[in-house]
Amino acid sequence: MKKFNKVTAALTAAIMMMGTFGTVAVNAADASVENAQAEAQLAQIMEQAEQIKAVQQEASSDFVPYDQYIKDDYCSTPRYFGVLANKGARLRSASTEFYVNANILPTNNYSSISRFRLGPAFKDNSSIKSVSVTNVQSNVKSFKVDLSIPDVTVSKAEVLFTYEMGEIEEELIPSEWDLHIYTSRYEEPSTILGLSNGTPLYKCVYALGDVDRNGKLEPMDELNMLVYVNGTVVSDGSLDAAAFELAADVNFDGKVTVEDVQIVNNVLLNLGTF
Ligand SMILES: [Ca+2]
Ligand SMILES: [Ca+2]
Repeated sequence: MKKFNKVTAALTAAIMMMGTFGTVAVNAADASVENAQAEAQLAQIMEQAEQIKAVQQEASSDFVPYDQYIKDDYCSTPRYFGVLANKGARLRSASTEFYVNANILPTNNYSSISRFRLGPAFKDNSSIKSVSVTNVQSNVKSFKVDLSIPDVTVSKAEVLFTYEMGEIEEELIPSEWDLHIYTSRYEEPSTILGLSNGTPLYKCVYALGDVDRNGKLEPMDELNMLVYVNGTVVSDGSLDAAAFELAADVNFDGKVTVEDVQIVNNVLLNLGTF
């Protein structure tokens, strides 16, 4: 388990804000002890400080690394996997392969190109040209994805594309860990997929909204998204950050905003779905 640097950084900013509030509170108290307006302001500031303190304490949970998922838990939201390119990777027109066990897919339309979505950094100047499927063994398919990508060296970890697996029936898949097995060339979750030019790519299985990858969609996920959205520190550009942003962008517009937080909030309250 390791901490997700982005959120830790945001919490550092929150702690700094607490320090600012503390100074203001003292000044306000000194300036107008008998002033009811100032007292009300002081109470409000102290309340805000307590809220930030609560966020700091609650949101500093450990995050499961991008290439793992809590083995024994199950998240009921739609599943995807994202193919991530690390900082420094050189991408060119190329193809990549991965495996899918058709037993765990809820549809026989698994090979449709519509199930693929290019990442925000590539969607305007790249394309998925074709997807071909071959049988490796019964119900285990090998997908070959041909991509048209500009010759570019990525400056931070980016999402190359995602593949929509859908809402897999619980009885068909006993754990998230198995998603890794069924979408990998090997059995370890850290399996590296390779472009035909030799650039390693990394796979991240995720469920919408489950930003800490603990296998459950919980208020803690929403809280961590809220901290992220309100953070003053930009993404640290790591693969973990890319995976967080994948799971958090629940409306697929390529950004993590308060709209995504609101959607997760509605799902948690049973007022909406992904
Ligand atoms: Ca979670
Ligand atoms: Ca979004």
